[in-house]
Amino acid sequence: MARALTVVTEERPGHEALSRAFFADSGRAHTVGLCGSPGSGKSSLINRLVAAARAEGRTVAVLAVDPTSAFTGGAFLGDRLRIQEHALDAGVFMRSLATRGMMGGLNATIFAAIHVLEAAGYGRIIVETVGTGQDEVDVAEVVDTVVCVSAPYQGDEFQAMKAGTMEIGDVFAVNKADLPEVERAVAMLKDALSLAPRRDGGWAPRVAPVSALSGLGVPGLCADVEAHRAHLEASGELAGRRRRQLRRELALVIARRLTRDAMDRVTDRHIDMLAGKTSDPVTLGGRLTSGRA
Ligand SMILES: Nc1nc2c(ncn2[C@@H]2O[C@H](COP(=O)(O)OP(=O)(O)OP(=O)(O)O)[C@@H](O)[C@H]2O)c(=O)[nH]1
Ligand SMILES: [Mg+2]
Repeated sequence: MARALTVVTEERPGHEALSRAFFADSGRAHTVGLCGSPGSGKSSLINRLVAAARAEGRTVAVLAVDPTSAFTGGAFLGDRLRIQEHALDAGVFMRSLATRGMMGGLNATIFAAIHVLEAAGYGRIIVETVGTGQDEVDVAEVVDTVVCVSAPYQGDEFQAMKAGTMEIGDVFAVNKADLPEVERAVAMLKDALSLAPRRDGGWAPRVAPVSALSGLGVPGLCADVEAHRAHLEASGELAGRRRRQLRRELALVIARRLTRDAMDRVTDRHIDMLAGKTSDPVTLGGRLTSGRA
């Protein structure tokens, strides 16, 4: 499974055949995305969510699509024991896609990676991403439940609004509740959310103060994620989200193929035309896409 993940995320030879094969198992897991500014505590919270899922006997896989994130090496919340505990647990799989495959953020290969983990039987898949809007694909189009993580002192509640996360968050975790200022941040977020229109069959986004450091509020956060999943099923919205994910996945595969195809179509003759100004990129591009050049 680990090798299959490498092949599909790095688009190595054979990745298309693998992706084809794994698609049969797609849609089995509940996928949860955690997004938020660097340092807001996404990795630390995921560590907590993993522990909670394991306590309930669930298997869980984590994909960190974050240039600055790493689950291996270095202290994790200063608690190496905890991560080693997960590292030895066959029910937990963690892969940081930081340095290979996905440099800038989420891209087309995230769907293939998720399908590999689904085929391996992980019932819960967590995706960590900064989610600044610079990603090729929005996390809300990839996962079933979006958790937006912010932290006081960072002006995060405002950044979150700017980056458009107010619209995509199903659950808002205001982390570092062991520090002061959290109540104010929670109140501001709730205010801002109360102005936003209700979405997805009436789900009202939850705002939960939480501390990955102390564990405060973690059970509540887990409950909110479960409640959202239950809501998706009860309201029929899950099918809608899955269709949105499939639409995006297909569009990304098409875009990839068109890009490759476009590169194949461009010949030296076309470059000569541009260099000699006998044509221009817009005209020539139009002709090439319609097969007339
Ligand atoms: N006081 C306090 N510090 C926390 C808490 N959660 C995380 N931190 C600290 O905040 C820093 C960033 O935590 P991470 O979990 O790495 O944050 P992240 O959002 O994954 O960061 P990137 O992956 O770099 O974007 C670390 O130094 C953590 O120890 C918390 O609940 N309280
Ligand atoms: Mg991280």
